[in-house]
Amino acid sequence: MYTFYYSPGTASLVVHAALLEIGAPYRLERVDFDKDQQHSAEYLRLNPRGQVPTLVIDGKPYFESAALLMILAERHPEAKLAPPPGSALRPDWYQWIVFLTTTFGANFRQWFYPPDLGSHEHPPAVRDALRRKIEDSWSLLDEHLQQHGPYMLGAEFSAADLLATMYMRWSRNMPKPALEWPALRRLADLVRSRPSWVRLCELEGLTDWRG
Ligand SMILES: N[C@@H](CCC(=O)N[C@@H](CS)C(=O)NCC(=O)O)C(=O)O
Repeated sequence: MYTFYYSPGTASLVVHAALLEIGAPYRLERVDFDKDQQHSAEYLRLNPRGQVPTLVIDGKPYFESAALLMILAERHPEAKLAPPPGSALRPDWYQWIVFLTTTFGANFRQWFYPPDLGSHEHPPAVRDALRRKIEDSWSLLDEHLQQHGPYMLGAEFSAADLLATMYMRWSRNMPKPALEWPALRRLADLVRSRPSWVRLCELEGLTDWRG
């Protein structure tokens, strides 16, 4: 039994979706950001960064959403969250998981958390630079999907698609949301129609961007 610490719609979303894809039992623990529970002494013992997600596996807490996807994919090969180790597409899967988390994960963190860069609100130049970085990454991804889609790895769904779709959701209020790129929209529609995503929205109470 896993224990999963989350906050609706945040970086925990992709791990929650993966848990639902797997179908393994897990206990949900909501971390209330309004009460700043992520910075409580009790939570910081689980996750010293004061962030979600945290997944407790066999009594030991782990953090970082992309790492949690890798761990879950390895522990539950039958869920096919990743191509099998040693297969031709396994390196592609690592590449895209790391690309997604180091581009979108890092850039969105700065986009949504100006205090990380030392200000209450981003100066226009910083905001514009972050927006351009995010849009450039969408263009790269869209081109990849146009040539090799519809999923990140081609014909087969994997956890990389869940990760890409979480970040697409985060762009929904940006000047140019990800769904304006055609191959990205096609991928988002495929993922949003999966039972795991539908259930995820119910469990986390997400009412918008449901496709
Ligand atoms: N790189 C981390 C980022 C986690 C992260 O930034 N989580 C945010 C929500 S999206 C959080 O917990 N924010 C609360 C805070 O920083 O106080 C991951 O992918 O797990």
